[in-house]
Amino acid sequence: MAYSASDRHHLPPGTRSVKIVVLGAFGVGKTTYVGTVSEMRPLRTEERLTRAGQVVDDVRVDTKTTTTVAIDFGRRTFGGDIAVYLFGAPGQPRFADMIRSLMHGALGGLVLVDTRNVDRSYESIGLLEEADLPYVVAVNTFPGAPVYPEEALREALALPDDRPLVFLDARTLQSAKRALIALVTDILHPAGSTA
Ligand SMILES: Nc1nc2c(ncn2[C@@H]2O[C@H](COP(=O)(O)OP(=O)(O)O)[C@@H](O)[C@H]2O)c(=O)[nH]1
Ligand SMILES: [Mg+2]
Repeated sequence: MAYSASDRHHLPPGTRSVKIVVLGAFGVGKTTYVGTVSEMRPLRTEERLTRAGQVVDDVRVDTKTTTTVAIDFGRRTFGGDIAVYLFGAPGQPRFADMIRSLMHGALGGLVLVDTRNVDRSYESIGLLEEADLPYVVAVNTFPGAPVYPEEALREALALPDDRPLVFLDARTLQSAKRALIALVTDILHPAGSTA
């Protein structure tokens, strides 16, 4: 199909697709995050998932796994030629198999953390480690939540040194975008690589 600049739902040829998963415990801000960062109207759990089919095919996801489950879906393009597709998943342990399916074809993950419940992030980090996917931990700062220095958080999360940790407000585009840029940069130029 020919690209038309007036059609914001189609991307120019040559655009690189990057699928990422947004993980974290219930209530940590995943839906908010995907909504803030997405340049298209985000697709939410309560909406019909059939519209996702076209876009999902672009990133070669098995659509069968996504029709019956609850996800948030959004897209953000950078520099005109990198399209990041965000798939927000529920974080509860009982959804681990669904998250594993959602991770197929993903190039990385963003783990949202609420400092009031740091231990509820282990599951998400564990799934990304298991899948050997690069990931960034993003602390979503809620009012009244404890503030810890980065080193203490890294220790509490047992976060490897090469994994970026950022702080954000999931409701604010600038800070939400920074976390995504940190992840895309890490995916395209892994720490320690000479590329
Ligand atoms: N203060 C504050 N509230 C937030 C932030 N992110 C999300 N929330 C609120 O926290 C609640 C849960 O967020 P939601 O995105 O639904 O979490 P999810 O379960 O991970 O998808 C909602 O009421 C949001 O408005 C944030 O960065 N700061
Ligand atoms: Mg949600």
